[in-house]
Amino acid sequence: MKRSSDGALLFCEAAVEHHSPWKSIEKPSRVLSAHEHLRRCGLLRQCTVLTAPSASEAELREVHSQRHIDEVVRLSAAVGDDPHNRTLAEPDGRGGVYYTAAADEAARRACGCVLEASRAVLQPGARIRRAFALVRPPGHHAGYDDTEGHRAEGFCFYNSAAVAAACVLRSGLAAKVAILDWDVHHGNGTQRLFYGRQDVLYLSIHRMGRGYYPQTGHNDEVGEGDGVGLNVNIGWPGDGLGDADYMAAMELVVIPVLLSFAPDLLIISSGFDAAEGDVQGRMNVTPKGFGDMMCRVQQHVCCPIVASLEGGYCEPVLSLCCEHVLRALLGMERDCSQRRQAMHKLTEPTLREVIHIQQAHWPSLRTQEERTHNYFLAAQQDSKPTRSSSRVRKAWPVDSSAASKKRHQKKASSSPKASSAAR
Ligand code: OKP
Ligand code: ZN
Repeated sequence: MKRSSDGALLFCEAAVEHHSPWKSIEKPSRVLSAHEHLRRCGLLRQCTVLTAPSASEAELREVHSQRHIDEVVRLSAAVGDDPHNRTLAEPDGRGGVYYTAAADEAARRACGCVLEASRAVLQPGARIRRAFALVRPPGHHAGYDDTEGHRAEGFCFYNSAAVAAACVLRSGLAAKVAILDWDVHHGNGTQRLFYGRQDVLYLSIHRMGRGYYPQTGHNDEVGEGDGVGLNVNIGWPGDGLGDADYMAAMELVVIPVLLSFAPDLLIISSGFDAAEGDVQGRMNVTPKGFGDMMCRVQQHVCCPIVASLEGGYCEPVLSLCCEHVLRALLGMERDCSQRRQAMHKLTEPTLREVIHIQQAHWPSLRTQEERTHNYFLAAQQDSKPTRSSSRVRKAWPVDSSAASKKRHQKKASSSPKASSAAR
């Protein structure tokens, strides 16, 4: 089933015409440099490389209001006519979402890639059941948006993962779709779009906290109506979490829930801004850590998988993350065992809270309480030895025995300042 010769589909859409005249972290070179890296390390040759047509207006309308689409079209054209009007181009202020003459078309092309990838892996008798869509601009902050004024935000115009999910559901290629979003920002658009829907499960692992964009993604946002229980947020209330923490979230929450839901398609909104070195995320996930998560998911979930790029702004790291995730999708990375690392002090309380909230909806979380207990117990024992590598120290710089004792005395909930200071 998972022979590496089955390969993967790679869709690449750098949308070079869409770039800010004022410098932005969301730029064409993100995708161009990653693509060049994949070529250099020989991975492109192992993939079937495809491009896709732009998503049609009807396809966008599966998730976006006509008003929203018209607004993006109108603003793109307006900026085309007045390209140096910064107030027009950056309606959220400097450094936020920016419009260009090419914004609308660029975002339609990104949607087209994720949609085509999803159709390809779902097509009856498909030989290739995994795909990676290396696309920009990102999409997960874009919602239905039938409100007055501009609602594109966070560099996103149309929600590519959501368009793909909604279209394959509409056409009957899938009856249930899961979207796993490990971009460091909460996918407020995706959550909102499927919040009341029974046929889409949204899981997100993200940084959560006051002042942290986009301010949504609380662990108790579980869905509404028919969609109750089908929204799973894992919001980290601090900086500096790494491989061990993300893997714990996968093992203890994401994978059990995915197994219970049994989707026909898994779309991974694969932003890499939780990677070490990415100043947006201030997290410490390594490129191998992302590959390990991808590998672990594939060991459990047997449905087709489409991973598509969302954020990720430190280009050298972004390239490596793409490499590791693609290797995993190609079946070249079979060993996802990690050297045991100390977990962040926020990991256990966060995951316990999520499990507590979600176990009403997911019996599998209830029945594995003992497993959860043992998981943290083992991790605690493993982190006891005083010798720790520089990597562990970087991820958890307060790991001296004195600080450790303090940790046990008071269940701290403040963010670990020490880890951001270490960068
Ligand atoms: C999009 B994606 C600048 C803050 C910019 C916008 C972040 C958009 C992230 N100081 N905030 O989820 O990676
Ligand atoms: Zn992000």
